[in-house]
Amino acid sequence: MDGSVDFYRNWNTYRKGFGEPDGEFFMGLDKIHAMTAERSQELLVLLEDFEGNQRYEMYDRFAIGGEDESYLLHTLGKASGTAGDSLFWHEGMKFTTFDRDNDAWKEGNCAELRTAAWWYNNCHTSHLTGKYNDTTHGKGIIWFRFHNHDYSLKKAQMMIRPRK
Ligand SMILES: [Ca+2]
Repeated sequence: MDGSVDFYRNWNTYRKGFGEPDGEFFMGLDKIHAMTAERSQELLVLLEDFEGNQRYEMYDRFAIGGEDESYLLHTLGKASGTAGDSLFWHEGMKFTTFDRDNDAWKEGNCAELRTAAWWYNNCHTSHLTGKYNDTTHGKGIIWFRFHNHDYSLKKAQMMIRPRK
């Protein structure tokens, strides 16, 4: 939301979480896993660009594995919304950081190339941990079906809650 927190962090930091809940924040993969393992969750993604356009995408299931599965993105369920589904390509992927390469790119590490961390495939169609205001191809806060790989969003939020 403002670039105040560095999201180019290592595995342990993504595992534990970082930032402040009222500002730029990543809750931590262990906590997200615990919540999705305990109860069936749904996911809401809220996005805003620099022209003031707001979009959303809702996923009716969201669950990730534990550290023993490298926080594999198990399921997204059914997508609906105004932003377009840009997470589908990441379903079934493990989490990758610069010091833990679990992506589908054989020749290198997507986290290192894009200077963030994500459920990279080879490499991404969404990238909400990207660098604020960085419009270098593939490095920014990206949601491909809203804008492309050369646009970095102003604001991005991922929220989960138990399914009804
Ligand atoms: Ca790789």
